[in-house]
Amino acid sequence: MNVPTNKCLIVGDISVGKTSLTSRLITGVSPDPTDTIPDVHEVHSVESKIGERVVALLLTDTGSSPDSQKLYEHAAVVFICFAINDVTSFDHVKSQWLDVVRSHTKSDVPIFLVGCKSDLRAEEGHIVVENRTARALATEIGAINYIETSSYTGKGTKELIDEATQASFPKKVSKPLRYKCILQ
Ligand SMILES: Nc1nc2c(ncn2[C@@H]2O[C@H](COP(=O)(O)OP(=O)(O)OP(=O)(O)O)[C@@H](O)[C@H]2O)c(=O)[nH]1
Ligand SMILES: [Mg+2]
Repeated sequence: MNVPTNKCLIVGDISVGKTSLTSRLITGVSPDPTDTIPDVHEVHSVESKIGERVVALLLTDTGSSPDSQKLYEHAAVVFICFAINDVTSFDHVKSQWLDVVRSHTKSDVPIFLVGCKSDLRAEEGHIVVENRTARALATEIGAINYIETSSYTGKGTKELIDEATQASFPKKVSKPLRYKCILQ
């Protein structure tokens, strides 16, 4: 059976956790921090359901400077990632990544702002981007949502896949409209 599949592009600064997030979304388990994490444009598909309909997102991980137009082609949803303990990566969402994404994709492509490494909130000594600050940025840039994730604990990862799947697949109109609209 052919599963309808939409491309999901994952971008963000170097080392914010894009590959670890991709791995977590695919395998459902925490990536081993001692593993060599490949910096390649790997694609993997993750299935989920919208009602009874099985659909999939083709997760497209990127390196820290994905400038090839080809990479962005057919993206149906984009995750712009930053690490919550890396303020510079947060600043770059607006000053760099938003322009890159907007200039390479269709203007109505849904964007999710993704805060990676949320487990570090619990650790002292980390300068962290506050949740409300990130939410404000998500609203400002017209993102569908701000979702905080941890590849280590799994926090937010199911929510992210579910919402991204919903956002990237147009709703099916199950019944034809019964009434005509009469303008007076
Ligand atoms: N605490 C914590 N560390 C993480 C998490 N995700 C990734 N890391 C660590 O952050 C570092 C970078 O992770 P990657 O997944 O390689 O980040 P990346 O964005 O793919 O990096 P580049 O491809 O080089 O741009 C690694 O040391 C990971 O172990 C997380 O959820 N929590
Ligand atoms: Mg990577």
